[in-house]
Amino acid sequence: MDATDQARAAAAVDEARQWDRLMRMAALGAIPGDGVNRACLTDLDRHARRLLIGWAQDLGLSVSVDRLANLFLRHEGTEPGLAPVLAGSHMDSQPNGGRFDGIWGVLAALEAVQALRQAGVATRRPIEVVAWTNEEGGRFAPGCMGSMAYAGYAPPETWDASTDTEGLTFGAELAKHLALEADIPRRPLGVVEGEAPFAYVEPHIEQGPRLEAEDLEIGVVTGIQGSRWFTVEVNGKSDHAGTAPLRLRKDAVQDAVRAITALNALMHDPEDVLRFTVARIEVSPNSSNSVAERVRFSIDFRHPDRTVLAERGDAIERVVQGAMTTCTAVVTERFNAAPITFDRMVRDSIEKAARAEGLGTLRLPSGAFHDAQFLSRICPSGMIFVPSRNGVSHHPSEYTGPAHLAAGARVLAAVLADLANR
Ligand code: HGY
Ligand code: MN
Ligand code: MN
Repeated sequence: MDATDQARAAAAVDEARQWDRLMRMAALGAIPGDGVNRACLTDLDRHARRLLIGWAQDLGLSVSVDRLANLFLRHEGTEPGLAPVLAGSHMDSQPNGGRFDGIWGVLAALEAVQALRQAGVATRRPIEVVAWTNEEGGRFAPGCMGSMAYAGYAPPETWDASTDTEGLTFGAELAKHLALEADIPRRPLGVVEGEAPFAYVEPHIEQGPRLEAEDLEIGVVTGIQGSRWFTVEVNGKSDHAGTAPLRLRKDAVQDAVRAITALNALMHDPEDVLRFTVARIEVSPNSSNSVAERVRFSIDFRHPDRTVLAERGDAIERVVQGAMTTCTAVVTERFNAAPITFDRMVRDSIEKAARAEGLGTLRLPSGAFHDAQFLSRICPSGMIFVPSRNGVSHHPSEYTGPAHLAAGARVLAAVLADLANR
């Protein structure tokens, strides 16, 4: 692969075309403040997938889905039998999300493949644009179900019983979704039923402040910190708020507050490296004059050091039980993604491509988890970050401008021209 082919592929990236596609996707699930709410396996998600499939078919890419509804758009190489290079991200958003998280990575991969084809840059290996199912975990916890199943990290049926706020299960919604996409050819599920890719590259917004603060265009991601998710269910007894004496109550809210306070102490970190979040709390019967009989709350705990993740994460059960005074508690771990370091080959290809484009680069770890965390278990993987305005994400004000997004797609096009010819 000579550098001119990489430069030709990059030069064929079209900033306006990519931005237009992004804004058309942002209209699917638009919420006030320029945000997006497009949960996985919904009609909105299916509408967005059909829009993407239409663009891919116009390019002559072949379309397929696996049994987790991961969506693949394939560009053939000159040696079709070779393991493909995958590039992409996710299309589902947070409920109060932005226009760029996930979906830009999928559209950047489409843009990079289109640029390669228009520049007439041949690749030995096939390239597959991928959209992973349920990366966010907003509707069905945990996140990354599609990529975890693809990478053989957990059996696909692990999450069938996960339910959304309407009581619908992931398994039922997935079956319904696959039936509605029955016209799309099926393919084996990743390494579970097929082959591992040669490499995986995920473009993504940084979702942090560093690139903007240092006025640099491309983040060369070195790795991803570890994440552990838990659900805590506190069970007490409902009672009349006006008559039940406090000394006789089994108040699930009061014991849940004690548990969260005790967990804050467990998770205290003067260096502010550790991330501990309780952001979903469900109370039943959720009536102001009936004592709460049940509280269910989420725990999202993250750290770059696997020893801290193990020690503090394994202490959660003991701390929650120790905080119970009148109620009982059940702690369930939902997600456990170890910290990972990305492969040098992909990282260096990204860095070299960015510098060849005259872009400023910064090596940095990711605080957010991504599908690349699981792909890195089965093939050399890496990520390309572009700046986030004010470092904001998972909020409607999330923003990255068209020029930065086009720079990211140019780097991806050059990296794909490189990796798909190795
Ligand atoms: O939560 C995360 O880190 C990712 O943005 N879903
Ligand atoms: Mn994301
Ligand atoms: Mn996200």
